[in-house]
Amino acid sequence: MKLVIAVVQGKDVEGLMSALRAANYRATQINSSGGFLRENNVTVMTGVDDAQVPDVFRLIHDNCYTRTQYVNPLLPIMEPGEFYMPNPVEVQVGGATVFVLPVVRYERIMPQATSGARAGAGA
Ligand code: 2BA
Repeated sequence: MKLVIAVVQGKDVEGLMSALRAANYRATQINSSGGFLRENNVTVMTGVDDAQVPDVFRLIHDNCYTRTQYVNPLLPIMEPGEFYMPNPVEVQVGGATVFVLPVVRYERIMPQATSGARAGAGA
């Protein structure tokens, strides 16, 4: 089994999550932000069989798009009286940054609640 972790842009997450759901993959999304742009993005985690990894990559590929963004570079240290007009720098973001990790153990722990626990009793 593998854990596929994909950092995607917020604009793409609904499409990707719908596609994963439609293909019967379980997935979790976590709000995150990039260290460089400091903008919100979304990290999607999905645990799948090894043989399903290429299909998950296909869904990511089909639903996540590259976009151009502009960043203002940090101001240089200036002498008094100097003037600096920053030119925004163009960066290409996405479609997605994807990591594939081996899963040592996967378990869904689903004990049945006792009738007391269901009613919130016990205190
Ligand atoms: P950010 O760190 O906000 O980076 C956004 C985009 O800025 C990057 O797009 C890349 O085009 C550019 N960029 C990032 N670091 C740079 C640098 N040191 N110099 C010049 N340009 C730089 P992507 O490569 O598509 O990455 C999108 C987001 O994926 C990143 O947002 C970050 O949240 C995540 N990511 C990318 N590589 C990662 C890695 N090796 N480990 C963890 N997260 C990563």
